[in-house]
Amino acid sequence: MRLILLIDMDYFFAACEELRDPSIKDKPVVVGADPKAGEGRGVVSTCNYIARKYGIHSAMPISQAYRLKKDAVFLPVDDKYYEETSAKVMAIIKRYAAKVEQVSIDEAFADISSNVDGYNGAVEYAAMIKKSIKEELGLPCSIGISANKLLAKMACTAAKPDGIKLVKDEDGKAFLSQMDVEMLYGIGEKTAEKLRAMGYKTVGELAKANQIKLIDAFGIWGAELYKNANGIDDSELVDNDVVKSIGRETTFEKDTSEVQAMKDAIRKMAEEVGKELQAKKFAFKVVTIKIRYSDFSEHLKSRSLRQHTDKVEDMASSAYFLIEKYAEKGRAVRKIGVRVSGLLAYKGQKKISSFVNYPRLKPVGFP
Ligand code: TTP
Ligand code: MG
Ligand code: MG
Repeated sequence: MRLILLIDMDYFFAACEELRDPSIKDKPVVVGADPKAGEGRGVVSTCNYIARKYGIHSAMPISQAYRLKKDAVFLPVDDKYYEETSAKVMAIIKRYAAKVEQVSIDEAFADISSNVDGYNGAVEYAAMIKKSIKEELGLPCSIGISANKLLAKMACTAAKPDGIKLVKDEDGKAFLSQMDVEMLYGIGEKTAEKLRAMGYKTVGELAKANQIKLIDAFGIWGAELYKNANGIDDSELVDNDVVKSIGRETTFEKDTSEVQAMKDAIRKMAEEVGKELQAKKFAFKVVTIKIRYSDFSEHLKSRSLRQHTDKVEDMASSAYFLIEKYAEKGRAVRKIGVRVSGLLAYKGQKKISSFVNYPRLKPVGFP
């Protein structure tokens, strides 16, 4: 049995703000666009739990938040500071687990199967991680524990705020059954609407669905949905701390859902990565893209080539392929990155082409 944790920081941006100015701690704190006395455009990034009592939440128009609580503390988004704090959180988590997959600025999966024995050990271990984050950084988090990523994530949501929750594998199905379909990890608003139209309102109803019908409606993903509704998730953690890799990231000036804009950014970065590769005399075999959406959730997708190469062209075309395949249509993207790994040093050889056999280069195995 695997033991997986999902650690998610509580009201992260607002908690970071409270950390550097404790005087706002007992007040409602809203981080996001400038409310401009109710005329402001843009949205709430997040708010602390005091502000949530007034009905304020992430993605709500800032003008509406202002109407709900005019005298709340409104603060702008300070990406850089949250990134730095996030890195500190991740460093602590990595001390406790060999395999960590960061999935957003404030959350990560940790596979602790080799660190502890059984669920009781996992609960104690989670408490230790939570305590370290609190003591070393002064920040609260919540932790979900289960035998797979899906249930760990759902358990964490149920644990919030400032809690730890264990959902045993065998209890997963019952744990999910009463929830609305849109509560299920990975189901967005549009999918939820489609599912409701098909007659599935709760996860329990979806768990009893006819699989063929789901595959008809959603393609191969339909089979995944069915499994997930039943609490099943075989997916492995994607370790984003690949030791030997070279990459670049770009934050868009304005969030964009234009595929062309993403490709242009990738092209530029691929050329820079290519230069670094050539300077260091490395060839690569794996191309990974990172997409960070405007809600700060992140997707990593990789493509493996049949052979090592150092060509910018191979990097860019693989990255384009991944973007076309995985970037969710119409969803605003904040940041994009490209990274190559599976590096091979070819020092002493003049060119990579004299080192590997080029023409047979072909991508294999899409995740
Ligand atoms: P979340 O973990 O979803 O939310 P949270 O940490 O603020 O609150 P909690 O986990 O306790 O429910 O998101 C992490 C950060 O990402 C959040 O602090 C701000 C940012 N964010 C946005 O900017 N816009 C959004 O719509 C969401 C959901 C998050
Ligand atoms: Mg959070
Ligand atoms: Mg989060």
